[in-house]
Amino acid sequence: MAIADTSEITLAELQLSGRNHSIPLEALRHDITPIGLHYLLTHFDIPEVDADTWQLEVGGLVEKQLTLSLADLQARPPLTMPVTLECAGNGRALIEPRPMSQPWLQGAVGTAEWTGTPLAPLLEEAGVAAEAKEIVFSGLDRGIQGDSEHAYERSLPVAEAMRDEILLAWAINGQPLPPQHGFPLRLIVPGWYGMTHVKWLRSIAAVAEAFTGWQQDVAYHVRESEDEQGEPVTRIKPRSLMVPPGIPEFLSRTRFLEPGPCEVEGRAWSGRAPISRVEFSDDGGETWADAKLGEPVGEFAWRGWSYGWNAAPGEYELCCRATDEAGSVQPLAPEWNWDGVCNNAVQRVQVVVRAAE
Ligand SMILES: Nc1nc2c(c(=O)[nH]1)N[C@H]1C(S)=C(S)[C@@H](COP(=O)(O)O)O[C@H]1N2
Ligand SMILES: [Mo]
Repeated sequence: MAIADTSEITLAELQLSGRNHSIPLEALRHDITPIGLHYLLTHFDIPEVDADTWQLEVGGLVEKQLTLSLADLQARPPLTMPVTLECAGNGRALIEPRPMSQPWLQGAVGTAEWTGTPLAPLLEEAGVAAEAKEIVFSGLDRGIQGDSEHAYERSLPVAEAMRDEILLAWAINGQPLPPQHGFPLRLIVPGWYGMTHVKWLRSIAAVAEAFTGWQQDVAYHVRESEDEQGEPVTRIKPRSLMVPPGIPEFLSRTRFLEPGPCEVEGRAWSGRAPISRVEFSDDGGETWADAKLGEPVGEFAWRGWSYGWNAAPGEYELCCRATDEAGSVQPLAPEWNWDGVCNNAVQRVQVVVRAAE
């Protein structure tokens, strides 16, 4: 990763943002994000997979190595769960100077209903050895990043991998995974940032040492410089987003609306603790008022919120901010780090309320 030497988006970033799209903010209206509107992040190429010959290997430090077909996995007890996924790089393009990578604004999020089978019973069947420290999840996709050629791989501590809610998923919103979301099988780790949810799973292996693959050991750290190890990125920090009210101007996305009562709605989530509060501001974050919270869509999914705003003619900067039960609250300004990760600063939406005719 490098830092942009100009504030202008480069063609390399544009190329990435065409491949990896965010959720259109108006799609935050749906409890469950329709397939195709869910955000997407693929580091390398989407692999071509033949489901008939595809197999999952479960091995490493286990008593009994397992080889499973998709049919074998689908014969196991299924579980369906709504889970909010968010990319750790969400908000990166709003950090100055901007780290060079996928230039997300704030829409790298979505909530889908994932169906699969829990991972823990499978690991128990394989018999993870006592000396195993981590479980490594390997994808079929391969590429070069940071001068290192590697397959996309991530690990979890054994205790984390054994949590009940962790799934090997073959379906999204009741449909087989589409190629871009990890067909035929992906990992779902509710509460953790997106990079943990390995797509196109090929193998799962128990290992005795902390895994040092590039996407684990080098990428996804909060650090001040490239030379520093930093703190690994794990669970999602609280964030809220609003559906921008009114109608947009095509290029700037500035919103235009008529004066009067306006129900502003949005979503809030955290992977660390349940959301306890969402606030709304119409003056760029100078003053705040409590929004009304809706029911969470699930234990690991976002909850809706709304605020009855009385829109008087004028120009506004609308903001929202979430707090979770751990007491963590969204900051007003981004906190800079080298990778441009975990920027959960509040959203700002420019609005013009026209004078009544
Ligand atoms: N095999 C593989 N898994 C992957 C990735 C990848 O590039 N390859 N990207 C990760 C990242 S960074 C994110 S944010 C999520 C995105 O999941 P989605 O594209 O289904 O929304 O997948 C994760 N799993
Ligand atoms: Mo990501």
